[in-house]
Amino acid sequence: MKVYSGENIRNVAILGHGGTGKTSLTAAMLYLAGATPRLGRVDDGSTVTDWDEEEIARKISISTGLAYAEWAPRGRTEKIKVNLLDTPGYNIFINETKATLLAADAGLILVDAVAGSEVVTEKVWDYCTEYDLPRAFMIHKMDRELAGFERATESIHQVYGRGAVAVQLPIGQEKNFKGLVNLIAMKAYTYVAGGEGKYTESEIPAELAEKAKDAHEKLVEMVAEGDDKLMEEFFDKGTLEAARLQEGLRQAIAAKRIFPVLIAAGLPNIGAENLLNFICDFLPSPLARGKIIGAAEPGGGETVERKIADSEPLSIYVFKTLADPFAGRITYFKVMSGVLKNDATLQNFNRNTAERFQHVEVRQGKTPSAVAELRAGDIGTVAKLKETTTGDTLGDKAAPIFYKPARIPEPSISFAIEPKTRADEDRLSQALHRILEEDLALRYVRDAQTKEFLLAGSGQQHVEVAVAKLKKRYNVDVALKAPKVPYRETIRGKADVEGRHKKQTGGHGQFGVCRIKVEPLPRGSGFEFVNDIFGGAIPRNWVPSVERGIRESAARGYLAGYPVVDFRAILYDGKYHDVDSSDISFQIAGQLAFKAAMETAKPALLEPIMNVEVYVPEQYSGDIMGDMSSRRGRVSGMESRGTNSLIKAQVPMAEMLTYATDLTSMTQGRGSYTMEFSHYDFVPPELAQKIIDHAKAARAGAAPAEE
Ligand SMILES: Nc1nc2c(ncn2[C@@H]2O[C@H](COP(=O)(O)OP(=O)(O)O)[C@@H](O)[C@H]2O)c(=O)[nH]1
Ligand SMILES: [Mg+2]
Repeated sequence: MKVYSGENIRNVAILGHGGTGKTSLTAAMLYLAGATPRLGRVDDGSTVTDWDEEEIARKISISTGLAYAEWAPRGRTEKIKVNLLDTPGYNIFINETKATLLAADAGLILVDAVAGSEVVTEKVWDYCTEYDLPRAFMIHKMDRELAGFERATESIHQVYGRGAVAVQLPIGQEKNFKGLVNLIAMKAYTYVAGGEGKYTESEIPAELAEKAKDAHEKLVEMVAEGDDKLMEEFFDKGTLEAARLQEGLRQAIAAKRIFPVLIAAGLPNIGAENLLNFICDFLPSPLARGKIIGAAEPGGGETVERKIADSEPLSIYVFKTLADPFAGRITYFKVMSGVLKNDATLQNFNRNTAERFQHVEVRQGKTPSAVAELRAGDIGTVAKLKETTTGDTLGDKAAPIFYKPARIPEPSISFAIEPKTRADEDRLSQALHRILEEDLALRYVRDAQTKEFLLAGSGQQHVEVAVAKLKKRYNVDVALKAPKVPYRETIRGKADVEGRHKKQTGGHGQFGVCRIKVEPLPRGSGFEFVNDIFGGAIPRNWVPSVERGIRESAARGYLAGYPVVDFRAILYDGKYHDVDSSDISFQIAGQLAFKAAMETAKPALLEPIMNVEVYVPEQYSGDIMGDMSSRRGRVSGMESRGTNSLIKAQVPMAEMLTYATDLTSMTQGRGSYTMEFSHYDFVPPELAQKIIDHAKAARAGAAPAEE
């Protein structure tokens, strides 16, 4: 594999709502660039970037696929390496998109030519804003029945503003979609039917001439607007010279002032060649940003600046990990600065270990090929690193830096999973560990009280995919039980109590007394322990025993078996005995003190509240808002999105467990939504009582009382 320099690299994330054709359009580009002998199709599982067996079976992208097109843009002989990140677009897999977007230097946002902007379209736009990425729009599937260029453009303008400017116009639409007019060069490109992706260039057809002229002027004006010199030329001559228009557009895109709008249809392979040329000519190379900001310490600390250049010390950021049952762990990274040579040894700054990069590779989906080195800005993979995980920074030991990983919200739904046999149970935790390593949005805990295995993710299908992987990759069979809401417990008041443990059995006795105060902490603080013992009322080595006793009891819960959080325990006094006191005596004293404290500190139940955004055709918006109220939700706003409405609300998770199917039936499948954890809030009293009673009954039924 050839080595590319940063200026000849483009890192483009293909983004958009699920089903807008990202994987198909990626396949079309790869086919044109000669990376595949045939045009890959989602429907027969033959695309490069949906290669995982779950993706092929479900016909959707679940994780980000990496591939590259080596492409010499029109009029040039030197090839550009276009690294393509084909991301998932369904809301439940969107955290993967967010995490992997950190490797991109530009986003191509696909918008369905029929549906226009959708809920995930806005989500990925927001991610691009968060990461400060230049972006372009692609009105895609122009060949679909009811495709409407004007309507889709209108919906883009309405949501993303007038910076979204057409750089292409369609020639025909729906089944007559044949090609496009390039509004920069003012030429027409008609694609030959049959999926080969070949076009013929010609003058703009007479019936489109007027429209193209208007659109061209609009583009020129937008480009000129941001630059005094260009504005002057535009006023003088009424237009811009071709080279200056191109340079102006390039700069306006890099400056995030213009978001060019393109068109294509990946399935019949129309427009992909223009797209590749556009990416090479107008989207920025990874070097364009000049420098990147990191931190001096893992969690933050002072900022460290690094130039994006080969001459700088090596640093790489890990944006994805894949757990391949055969090849082992595969690490996806971007070279942020310096040059990574094959067989180099790098320092993992986060874990303070050395890692050997024995086989540095680039990838077409699942197929790797060796490369001698990767330069600043390029993307690659390496197998068999020992400890590195997603979010880590590695590099030249002498020049440490930490790049900030993506912020992934807490899971939205949690299921109990039950191993089918004893053998399954034995293998479960190791297999799950691997799956969690590649999916940052999954969480796995063993419930301290019920001993159940809980697997939490972004939605039912997300957890189902994890369960399917367990079975297929690791032969671990588990049953998925009903979804569970991760309630929490907390206190609303203070308490000052004593925990006294005294037991005399034969020889040695047990003795330990502790006095603690408890008080509530703000939401999200967890548990805090303060040692306020003076004068050795409890010897120093047994203070941690008290803490452990409190911590373990808090994890088991008080009201209904959910972890007690957001409180502080202050240990301020106690008693001990020279012979009878021990670690265990003080643990038990801590447990007893915790129980006593909960009795008076006004314990209460907390429930997770979710941020929900729903996109529905206008006529359903009333129903959707009414339905939100019946779910104890608070609607915080409704905005118009062309013929759609965007409704924002905060709703308790407990009321959203079946929303995916409910929304489908309320809107005949035309609504979509995203949901993200927001915060914990108190459960209303009547409901809290039900949950507590239910937990009591379950405990009574499941485990007969001990002693
Ligand atoms: N009519 C039409 N269908 C398309 C086009 N591109 C993709 N599709 C179909 O749309 C569905 C979703 O495509 P896919 O590439 O998986 O979308 P993604 O979820 O955005 O990656 C598949 O059934 C494709 O065959 C297109 O340009 N025109
Ligand atoms: Mg896809």
